[in-house]
Amino acid sequence: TRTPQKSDKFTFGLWTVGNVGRDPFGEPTRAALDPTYSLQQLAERGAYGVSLHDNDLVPQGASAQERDRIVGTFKRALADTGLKVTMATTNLFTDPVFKDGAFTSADARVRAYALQKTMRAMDLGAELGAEVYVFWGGREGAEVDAGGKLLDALGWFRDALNFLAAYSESQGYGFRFALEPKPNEPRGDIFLPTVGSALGFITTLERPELFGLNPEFAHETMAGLSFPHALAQALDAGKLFHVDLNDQKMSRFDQDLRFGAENLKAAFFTVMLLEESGYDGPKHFDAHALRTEDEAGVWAFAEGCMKTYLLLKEKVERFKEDPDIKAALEAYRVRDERLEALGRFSPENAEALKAEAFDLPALRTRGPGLERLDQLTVELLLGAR
Ligand code: GLT
Ligand code: MN
Ligand code: MN
Ligand code: MN
Repeated sequence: TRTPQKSDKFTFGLWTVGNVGRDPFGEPTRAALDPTYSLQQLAERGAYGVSLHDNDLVPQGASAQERDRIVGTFKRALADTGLKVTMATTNLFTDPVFKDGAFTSADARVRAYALQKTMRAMDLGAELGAEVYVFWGGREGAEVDAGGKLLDALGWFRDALNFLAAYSESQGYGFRFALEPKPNEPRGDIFLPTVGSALGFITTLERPELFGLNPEFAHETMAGLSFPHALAQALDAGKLFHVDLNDQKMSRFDQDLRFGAENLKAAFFTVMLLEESGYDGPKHFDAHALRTEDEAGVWAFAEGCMKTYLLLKEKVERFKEDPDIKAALEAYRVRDERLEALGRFSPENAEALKAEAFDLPALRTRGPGLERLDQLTVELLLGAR
């Protein structure tokens, strides 16, 4: 495989390579990385850019002067490395103030503070040139429903998103907003748990055209759902504004594994969808090195995400060229132009379709050849074709 290039548009969250290996049972296993250092390391490896939360760059509670100094240094590092900031977001989960939600807190003071923090983070994102703004509602959820806020919470969430979209437009930021669903963790139940839920919610917003999805491979997998299917639905709706690539075992804690580490076939079909759909946003890795690793493991993780993507992209090309796979695909899809034409509604077509005599015994007994097609796919992925 070739090495990653800027034109591949691979991006990483500052928090991903910067992950220090903390988990609910144990302290950090690695030192924090300076964001400028991460930029240099990622640029050397062919990445296109980074994404960030406000507090990945500017520590919580920094003075205005300190903020400007940090942002100035970071902007110089962006210019030196040629990396872009492609996506920005708000940390609305670390500070204990958000323990029972940010935009959906039952406390109006917390909701107002969440708006303030997000507007400031949007100012930062716009200053750094980000075009997509992500909302991952990690703390927007509940462990108990006794508070009785289920319907209120959705209304508060909607009010906040409407407010922030209006703020972005009033400032001329031009952000496209991407909602990132997750079923659980850190909350017992997170609101808008899946891609389908978020797509439904967007239609209730004041400016639905400004909102799309940032689906994450691991999050749909945690819900026991298929990531390629979720991705396809976001694409079909014209709502794939961004994507979080990683991996995950089903029914586990949030693992954020290296892309392709676990579900290779689903990763293959993910790459196929991204490459063939005309999606041209960043291929964003939201994962981190295993807690066992030192800094060398961090860069092995980052290189691995990009290399696996590129290898799978080569496999997608081979899949399309392989004569046996081509033949199997052609046999799978049965065309019938007369019947397909009848599927376009007119009163005459409806009558004709009602009168049609189908050879049901033949349709029932036909084998579509999916066993062989899937085996051919496995052989291709194993390098045997
Ligand atoms: C957090 C979460 C991710 C989200 C990020 C955006 S931060 O690490 O696990 O899935 O994409 O806030
Ligand atoms: Mn994510
Ligand atoms: Mn995750
Ligand atoms: Mn995550």
